[in-house]
Amino acid sequence: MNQIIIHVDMDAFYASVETRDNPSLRGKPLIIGSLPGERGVVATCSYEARKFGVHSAMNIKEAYRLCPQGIYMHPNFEKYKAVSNQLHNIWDDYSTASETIALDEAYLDVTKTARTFDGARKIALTIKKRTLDELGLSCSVGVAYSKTAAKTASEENKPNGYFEIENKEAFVNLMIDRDVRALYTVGAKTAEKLYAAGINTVRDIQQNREKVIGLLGKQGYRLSQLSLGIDNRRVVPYLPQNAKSISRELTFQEDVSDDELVKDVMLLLALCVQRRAERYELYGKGVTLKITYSDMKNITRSKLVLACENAMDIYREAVKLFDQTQKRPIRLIGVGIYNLSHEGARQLSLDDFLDSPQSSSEEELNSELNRLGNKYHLDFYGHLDDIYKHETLHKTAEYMRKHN
Ligand code: DCP
Ligand code: MG
Repeated sequence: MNQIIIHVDMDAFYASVETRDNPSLRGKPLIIGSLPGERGVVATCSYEARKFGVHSAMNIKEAYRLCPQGIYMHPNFEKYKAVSNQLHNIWDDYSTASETIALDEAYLDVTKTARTFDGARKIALTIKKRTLDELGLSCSVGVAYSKTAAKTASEENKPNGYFEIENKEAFVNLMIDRDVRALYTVGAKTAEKLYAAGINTVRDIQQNREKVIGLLGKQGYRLSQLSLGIDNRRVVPYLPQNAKSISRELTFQEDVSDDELVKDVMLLLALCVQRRAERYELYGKGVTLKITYSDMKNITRSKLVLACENAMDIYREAVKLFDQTQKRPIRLIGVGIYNLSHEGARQLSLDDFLDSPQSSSEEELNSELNRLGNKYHLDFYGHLDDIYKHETLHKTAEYMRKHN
């Protein structure tokens, strides 16, 4: 069946939310991410800042060099998440399925709700209007016959854009003379391979499909199909239980060589992971550890376990993995769970129906938190509800690093 798909993407999302809430920022180069002098990167920036060459994922040092007059702010994820929920409430009014790509971006299947392309255009413009009227934010929207085309369309006239690509022919017409990078699945590395083989444009892909497949295998096949406008992927609603993993990580402002401090921070990360898992009633049957060393070398380690019932289980397994790694200065530490399921390891026992004492894991967790509280002179109990917030987690970890 032919599909009609809308792709919505908010404009300079984090920056737009901050500007909306503080009009004195309007028209200024605003950079959300780290502050100058800190370690870290740009999450996003206003379009005014983009004129200076600043962009997402850029090192903050480089951003500051390009735009010293910019206003720099930390992100407030809680706020963006709340706005994202409001966006979904609008989007879900018009689609039978919505697939979340990021906090600010989704594919909406409007095949049945719109029926015709005209209908889809009305929906798209209504979404734009409501987003502006109700939330004070602007977005770019694409309407098309496929996911790729819809995403391409929403980028076409960014910011505050609207564009439609009704069919394969229109997509091919639009793209044929563009650089291969215009196919948004082509990243820098893939592009290099294609250029090296003399394939520079979408037309080159179309005319050398066998070669592209030979060069890139499965991805090459997808690109050769895309060069003909073919993309039959469906909109798949996001369900937390389909998520492959849950993880949290943290970059220290200065490299850390003290293993005990790293492990203490791992407990906080485990708490954050557990909290997410609990919200969806998920249990992890595998634990992962991620480390970035001071020289930017990355490692990940993972291990299957029976099932993690609480943060202490995650923490313990992660520490075992950690103890098997090299001892070098650490820049980033991450803890996660994977192999998620709705069933824990433990069956309900008679104890669960009696007024039984806390499980030993819970007791252990409490005593660990007590230990951390004493060691760093921090009241973890008072702030446990907050520790899950990105800002608080980072502040707490930094406090621990400095008071170690
Ligand atoms: N983001 C991030 N790190 C990145 C990319 C994005 O933290 N490397 C965050 C900040 C963005 C949000 O995700 O505001 C949405 O990402 P987009 O790529 O959609 O970027 P923007 O919405 O900021 O800008 P655009 O107008 O280009 O969509
Ligand atoms: Mg965006």
